[in-house]
Amino acid sequence: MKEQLNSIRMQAEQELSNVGTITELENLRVKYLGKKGELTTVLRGMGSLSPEERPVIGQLANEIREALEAKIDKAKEELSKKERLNKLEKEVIDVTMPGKRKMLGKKHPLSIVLDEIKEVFLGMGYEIAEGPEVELDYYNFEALNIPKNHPARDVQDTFYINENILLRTQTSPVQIRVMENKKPPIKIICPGRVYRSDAVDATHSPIFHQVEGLVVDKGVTMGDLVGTLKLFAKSLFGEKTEIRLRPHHFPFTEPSAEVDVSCWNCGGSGCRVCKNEGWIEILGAGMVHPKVLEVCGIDPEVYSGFAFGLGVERTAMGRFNIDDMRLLYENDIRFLRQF
Ligand code: 2NL
Repeated sequence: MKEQLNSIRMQAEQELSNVGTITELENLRVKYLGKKGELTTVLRGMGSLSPEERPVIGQLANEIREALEAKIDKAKEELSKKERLNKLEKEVIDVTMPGKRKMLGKKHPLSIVLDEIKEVFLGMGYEIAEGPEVELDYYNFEALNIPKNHPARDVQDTFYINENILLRTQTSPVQIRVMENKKPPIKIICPGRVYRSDAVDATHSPIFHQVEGLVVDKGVTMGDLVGTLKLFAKSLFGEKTEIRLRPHHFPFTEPSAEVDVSCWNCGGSGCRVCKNEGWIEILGAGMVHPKVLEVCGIDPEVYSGFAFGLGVERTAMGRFNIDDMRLLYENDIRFLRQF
């Protein structure tokens, strides 16, 4: 039995020296020291030994068990150290590598200006109305009192789908649709994309954005228009801003005016931004033409209204001192980052 124990010891030590992983090591532990392991099996046979031999063999078996356990524990420690090192080496993170930068988006300058405009008019109790970009000739021209021979109607200036259908050249057709469908009081702004057959250059684009406004009620006057635009100009360009109306002609308003604001750069004394004028034109406006009210089923003897329109691109270019409209559409991050 002594030889049996010693040979188990040798065999176990031999195998231990070949073990390469912790799993193999645990299998080895079970194989020799487990409940059904080889050492245990030998010790079970101790009953057949003489009383003199029993303590001797017992002691030897315990020595072997303890020695093996110690060796296995030590091997385990070394193996886990080795496995940890392997893992660290395989999953190495180079903290000196440049990180992946997440770019934070910004509002487009057109959206900044558009949101500011909306905010001012929403604050005055206006509602936002929207409508189709592909429009009937009737809503874009006819109902707005734009005569058949008017240059705006020319195929040179407007994108026609067919004789009666076109891409809207302003957002006024939305306002016509609202007047057709709703009794006054009406107080709306119509922001949106509009189309003109223009070649692209620093101040023109075939697609641009407009905001029009319309107020219709009993007793609406030119004074209301002036007060509204004054408040609008001060909100957008600063409290010191003044406005100036110059007589003009639009087919859909009478009287009509072009509206200037005092230069936001020099305050009116004259500078490069206002080309020494002291004033900068930002919108067109007027009292809604009685014919326009009439075709919408609103009695011009009872109701009156004012309307105005402005280009979002032009306003943004003024506000941010942008000298080329194309910059607004090119999505160059170096440009857009500045606002
Ligand atoms: C501009 C400025 C303007 C209007 C738009 C309008 C709309 C209706 C009735 C009357 Cl439904 N007018 N809109 C009025 C004045 C100016 O836009 O420079 N347009 C060429």
